[in-house]
Amino acid sequence: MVSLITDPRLEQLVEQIKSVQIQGATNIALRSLDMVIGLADAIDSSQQLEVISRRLALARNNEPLTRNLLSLLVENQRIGFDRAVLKKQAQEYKALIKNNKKLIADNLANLIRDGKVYLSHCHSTSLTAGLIAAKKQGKKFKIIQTETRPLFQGRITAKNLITNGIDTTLIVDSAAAWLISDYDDLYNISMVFVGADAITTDGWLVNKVGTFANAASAFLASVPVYVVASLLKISFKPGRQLKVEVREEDEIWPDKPSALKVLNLAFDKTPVKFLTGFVTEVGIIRPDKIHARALEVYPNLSNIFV
Ligand code: RUB
Repeated sequence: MVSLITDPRLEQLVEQIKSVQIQGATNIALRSLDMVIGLADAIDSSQQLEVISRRLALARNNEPLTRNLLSLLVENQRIGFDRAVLKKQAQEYKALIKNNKKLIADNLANLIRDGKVYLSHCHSTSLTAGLIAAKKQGKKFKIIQTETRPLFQGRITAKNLITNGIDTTLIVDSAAAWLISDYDDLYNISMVFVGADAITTDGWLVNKVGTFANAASAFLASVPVYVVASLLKISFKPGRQLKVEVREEDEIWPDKPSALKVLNLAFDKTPVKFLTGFVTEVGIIRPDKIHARALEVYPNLSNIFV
């Protein structure tokens, strides 16, 4: 019988992730690794590590970055529990995430051109880092940013962009598909940028709800759609099999009429045909090559938390 670690810090973090106080795949993964490092001195066995990792990995539904990295930590400890190695590897994975983010940002910045307008959805730290990198290179461009109902993560992005001097305009989510289309005459959107929570084995994208509609509109108008994400977000299921997170009704309408049902989809799934490419740590990759490339770059990747 594995003795359980009931540490209030673990419970608090799981709650913060579930309630989206800590959000975005990268932030969730970094905080989860920090928690493993913080609890390492109280962990006595690989089984205990697995119990803790499972709590963190399953706090939200569609987070393969956290799942993949915690899986690697657990797998590495199965041959014999070694606390020092655990801490060192967790630190290395944090450094890997941060270094990847820098590489991704530089690759995205190279796509940005002077005088162009781009649409960005939700709050992706990788995407934001790329836009800031482009600005630091001296590029002059505009961002149309969705507000991202119901929790308004787009406002986090918008604040971050204006703090870095990027010309940013906020829109309601339902305006995005129209602005991307050929039919509006307000903006000529050159590209749509989104982050990723999960990339499926067949190259579909799981990301904040609204991504599908934006990508579909872009596809109709032949506007390129780039997913800004690390290959470490590869999930081990094809797109059609992956279930997206459904959240509490209250997030949408706290005092709704009691007979009314509310469907609060947190994410949606964008099929490969709407996507132009993935901006990753190893460059821009075509959606149909993403799985093979992920396994080439990270051959040991596994997800034991399915
Ligand atoms: C956030 C979201 C982000 C991805 C990528 O959704 O969809 O686009 O997580 O973020 P939520 P990053 O707010 O529900 O977590 O690039 O920072 O990993």
